[in-house]
Amino acid sequence: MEASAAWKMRWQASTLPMAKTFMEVACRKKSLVCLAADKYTMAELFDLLNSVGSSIAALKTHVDLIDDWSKDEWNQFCTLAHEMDLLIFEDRKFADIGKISRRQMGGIYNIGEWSDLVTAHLISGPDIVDGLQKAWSDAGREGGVLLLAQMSSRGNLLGPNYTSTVVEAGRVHPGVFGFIGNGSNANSVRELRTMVGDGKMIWTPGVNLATGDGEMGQRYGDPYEAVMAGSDCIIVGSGIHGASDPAAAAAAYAELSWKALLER
Ligand code: S5P
Repeated sequence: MEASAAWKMRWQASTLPMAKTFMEVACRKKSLVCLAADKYTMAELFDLLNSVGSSIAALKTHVDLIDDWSKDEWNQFCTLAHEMDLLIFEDRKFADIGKISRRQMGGIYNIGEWSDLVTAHLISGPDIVDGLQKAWSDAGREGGVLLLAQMSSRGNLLGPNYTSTVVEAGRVHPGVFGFIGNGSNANSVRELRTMVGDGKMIWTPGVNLATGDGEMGQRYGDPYEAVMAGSDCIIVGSGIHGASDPAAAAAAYAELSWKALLER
């Protein structure tokens, strides 16, 4: 199916090449699933990606979780992700001033060299987005920033005023790919979509077919409802890697997310 037909207004209103790339990948894979690959060894990461890669559209990493990280193996892992037609999203949640965030894209992990997307908090002001964009252009690459507009964890401090301030600044910034919304609550996602309009993506963690409370304050809502409420990508971790059959679970999340997009 053509991306313009599946995504309708979102495709037409989007000005970012990276967002169009994601929408096209999602159409090729028939999946709006971003895997939260929260594993702690390289071997586990390779196993997980090999078993679920065909059902997902993006791969979310926490590069600093890995006990046996090495540059060579990480490069191989990123190559595998690209062969599987995936965007690579490092969920680093940058929050420092612009010039430091730019440098934090370098260092040992060199995030700017292999990430297509990263997360950032706007708490330090809008220059963080420019700093992160500078790092990608230093590396001769393009990337997009997902701003944390809401969070899924209980007791978080991203209240309605903070959310609207982030959206106001982010929706007009060309370096912003979109926003992280609270997938555990469909009403929150709906409100966020109203604020954001069609020009930017909303990606939602805190979704699981088993809704309710997760580990250490995580909350889960229904993934189908999240897409119907305006989420463009469901970020699923435990729902896939914690399942007894991760490949089957990933396929199930893919199918329901794609169905919801077409119905929406
Ligand atoms: O508000 C948030 C934002 C993010 S990016 N809540 C989240 O849970 N996340 C991330 O989504 C978190 O870092 C983790 O990698 C993933 C959720 O994993 P799950 O196992 O709970 O599905």
